[in-house]
Amino acid sequence: MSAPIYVLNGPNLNRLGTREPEIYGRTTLAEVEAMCREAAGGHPLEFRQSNREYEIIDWVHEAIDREAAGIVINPAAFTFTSIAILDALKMFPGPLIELHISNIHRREEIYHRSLVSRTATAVIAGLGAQGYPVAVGAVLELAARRKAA
Ligand code: DHK
Repeated sequence: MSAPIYVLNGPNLNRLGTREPEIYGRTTLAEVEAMCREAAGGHPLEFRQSNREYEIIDWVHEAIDREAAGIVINPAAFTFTSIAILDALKMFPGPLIELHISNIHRREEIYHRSLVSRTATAVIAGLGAQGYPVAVGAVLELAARRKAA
């Protein structure tokens, strides 16, 4: 069976759909998961969300141990605060896409300096929930290129 891709979501994203809809839209996290699975076209996909930093770190370690094909991560607020998550992601050898529903660079200054971007292969921000299937498609493409290399 092909190595899975991981789609990891950080704090407060379990409230998608009702959380600041003017910024994050009305799409729920369950709908986002369905969009990701459709974009993966049957490729194994682990879709997770947590408000706990250590749990996200454990999932990154799990992806490393399972030699996952790739990671898509929306670290949410941990993007700007967590050196621990950055350090975990640095150990992942495969393609890593950092995703934000909103365009963080158009928002308040506290959302401008991403720690995760220091190790991400690519960053997607501002496409709304649609950014997720785009990121899944891209990480599968990068994984296929890496496998062929
Ligand atoms: C989600 C959050 O929770 C914020 O802390 C980030 C990100 C932006 C998003 O756009 O998906 O700044």
